[in-house]
Amino acid sequence: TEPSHGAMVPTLKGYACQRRTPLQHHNALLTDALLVLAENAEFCEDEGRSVAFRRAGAVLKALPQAVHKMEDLQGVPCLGGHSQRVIKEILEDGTSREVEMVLQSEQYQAMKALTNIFGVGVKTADRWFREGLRLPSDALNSGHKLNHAQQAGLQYYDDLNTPVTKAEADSIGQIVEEAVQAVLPGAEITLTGGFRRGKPTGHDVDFLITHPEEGKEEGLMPKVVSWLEARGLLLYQKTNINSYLEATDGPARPPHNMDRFERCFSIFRLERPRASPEQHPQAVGEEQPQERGSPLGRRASESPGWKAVRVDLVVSPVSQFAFALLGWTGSQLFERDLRRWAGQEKRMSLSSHALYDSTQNRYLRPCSEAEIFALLGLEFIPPSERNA
Ligand code: DGT
Ligand code: MG
Repeated sequence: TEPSHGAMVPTLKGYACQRRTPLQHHNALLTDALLVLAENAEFCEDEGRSVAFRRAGAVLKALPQAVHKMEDLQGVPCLGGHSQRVIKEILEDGTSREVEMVLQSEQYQAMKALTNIFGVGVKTADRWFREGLRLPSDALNSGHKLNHAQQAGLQYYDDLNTPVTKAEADSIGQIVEEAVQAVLPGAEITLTGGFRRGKPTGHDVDFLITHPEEGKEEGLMPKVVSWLEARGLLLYQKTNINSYLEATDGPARPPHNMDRFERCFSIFRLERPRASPEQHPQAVGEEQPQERGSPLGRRASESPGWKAVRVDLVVSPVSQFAFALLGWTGSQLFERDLRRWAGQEKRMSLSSHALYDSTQNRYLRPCSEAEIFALLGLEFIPPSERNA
């Protein structure tokens, strides 16, 4: 007989890739709190704890209703003791003391501000914090040697920490489309990342580029970048070449987390739509020099006619397109659980390039996302329900 679960959720599965997770859900108070603890664990370089809190948050996003009492969570997987204590406290008192303490802590606040600089990861931020840095402006004034990414990250800090809208993503899409068609007619671009999952805003815009004829896509990225640079559309770019090689004896172990596609991390200079004179009399016809403004703390009134936007461009051979699309659509936890499912439940190895079956000792060759789910023995989950 079936075990008796809470009335609310008879069958939530343990892997995020087995569940439907819509964008809008009913437990934001709880998931926001767990996210703070996940971030804090990440800042302390405790990845295990961070993932545990993220998993707990993700499972709450898949619940069809708001949680009101602990009994509502009977039978719900992925909730460790620590997460349950936090949830219980919030359900009873409205807040969690631990979460409030983290939010107030100097370390969390500084790590948050410093890792919000493009080009600064947890390791760098942690070193800077221990050296006494607290704010992004401290990184400028401290005499630290900054790499090009970090310099750009500081210069455009405010813009890069303002969410990118779908309308802005679409404008960037038109520019990328024009650039790609100009240098390789017939190439195809696809919006991936959070926007493909239906998010209304994002921290960046992610595109996947391919060409229906295998091999035609080789060397495409430098040409696209040159086209964009010649038109003054890039404020920053760093291009990595494709380094993926399929080994006949299966993927390298342990599998690399970073993929090997030709990839460009960039910052676009996106023209703002012209405001009508009645709305912003001072904004029209005001040409701003590119190096204007102080690197930090530009006020809204100084807002120029353009915005700095983070854009990731990835080029995939068409033979790997389905994997790249699945791998770049996210969410990050959905991706992590797909790979974990493949390895632990199916003895397969999934990456953004390939699917290897360790039982048969061969690569499988699906041509679509749907075929990949099928080969993994999973029900197909559309992008809009991958918001774990
Ligand atoms: P956001 O923050 O609004 O941009 O949200 P997302 O979901 O677009 O997150 P993002 O842009 O960091 O990454 C998009 C997806 O692409 C993410 O879910 C996982 C994947 N991804 C990001 N970076 C890498 C990478 O270096 N290698 C691989 N294989 N996948 C990546
Ligand atoms: Mg993104």
